[in-house]
Amino acid sequence: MSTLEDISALLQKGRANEVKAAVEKAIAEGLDAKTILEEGLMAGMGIIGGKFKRNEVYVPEVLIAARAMNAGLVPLKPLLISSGVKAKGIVVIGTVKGDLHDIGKNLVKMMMEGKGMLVHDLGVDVPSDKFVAAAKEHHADIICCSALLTTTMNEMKGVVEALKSGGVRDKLTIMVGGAPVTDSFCKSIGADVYAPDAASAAEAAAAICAKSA
Ligand code: B1M
Repeated sequence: MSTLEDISALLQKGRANEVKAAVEKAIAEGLDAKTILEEGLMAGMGIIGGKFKRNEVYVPEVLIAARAMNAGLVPLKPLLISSGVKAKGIVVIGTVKGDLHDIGKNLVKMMMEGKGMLVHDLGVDVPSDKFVAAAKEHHADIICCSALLTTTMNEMKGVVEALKSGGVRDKLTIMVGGAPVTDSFCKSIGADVYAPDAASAAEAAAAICAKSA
C-alpha cells in the first residue's frame, strides 16, 4: 500500500496518531502538500462521507475520522500555507438563534472541511445579523444555517431577509438543513439549497464552489 493509501485507510479507521505519522512520512518522501491533502486525507474523508450517507457508518465513526483528519492536518498546514493551496470555497456556518443543537452542524462543518472548504463556525444561537457580518467579513461563498427545532427553523427566514437588507444576498448561496427542515421549507423562505445530511451538504457546497470558480 502506498503512503497515500495508508493515510486514507488509517483516517477511515480514526487512528489519529497514525494518520499524523503517515502524513509526516509522506512529507519526508517528498510528496507535495496538495497531493497529501487531496489523495490521502480528503480521499479518506470522502469514503467515510459516502458510507455515512448510506448508513454504513454512524455519527461516532464520522467524529473519530474527523479527529484523525485534524491530526493529519497539523504537519500539513504550514506546507499548505507556504505552497499557497487555496480553499475550494468559503463557508460561514451556524445554528440559528434560540437553538443550541450543534452535533449535526459540527458534522456538516467537518465534512465540508474534508472537501477542502474553509469553514468559519459561528457556533450556536446565532442571530441573523451575525451571519450577515460574518458573510461580509469572510467574503463567504455559502451561508449554512442549521436548526433542530420546529420553533427555531423559522429563524432561517430572518437570516435570508437580513442577508437581503445587508446587500449580500445575491453574492452568495444560502444552504439550510437540520432534522425538521425540508426542501419545500427551503424554497418557501427563499433559501437556495436544502441538504438532508452532512455528506450531501458537503457535496452540494463543493459543487457550488466548483461552478463559481
Ligand atoms: Co434536543 N430536541 N432539545 N437536545 N435533541 C430534539 C431535536 C427533539 C427532536 C427531541 C424530541 O423531542 N424527540 C426535540 C425537537 C422537537 C421539535 O422541535 N420538532 C428536541 C427538543 C424539544 C429540545 C429542547 C426544547 C428540550 C427541552 O429543553 N425541553 C431543548 C432545546 C434547547 C435549545 O436548543 N434551545 C433541547 C436540548 C437538547 C440538548 C442540549 C440536551 C441536546 C443537544 C446537544 C448538542 O447538540 N450539543 C439535545 C439533543 C442531543 C437532541 C437529540 C436527542 C439529538 C439531536 C442530534 O444531535 N442528532 C434530538 C432527538 C433526535 O434527533 N433523536 C433532539 C444527531 C445529529 C447528527 O443529527 O442534528 O439532525 P442532526 O443533523 C443531521 C441532519 O439534520 C443534517 O446533517 C446532520 C448529519 O447528517 N444537518 C444539516 C444538520 N444541520 C444541517 C445543516 C445543513 C445541512 C444538513 O446545511 C446548512
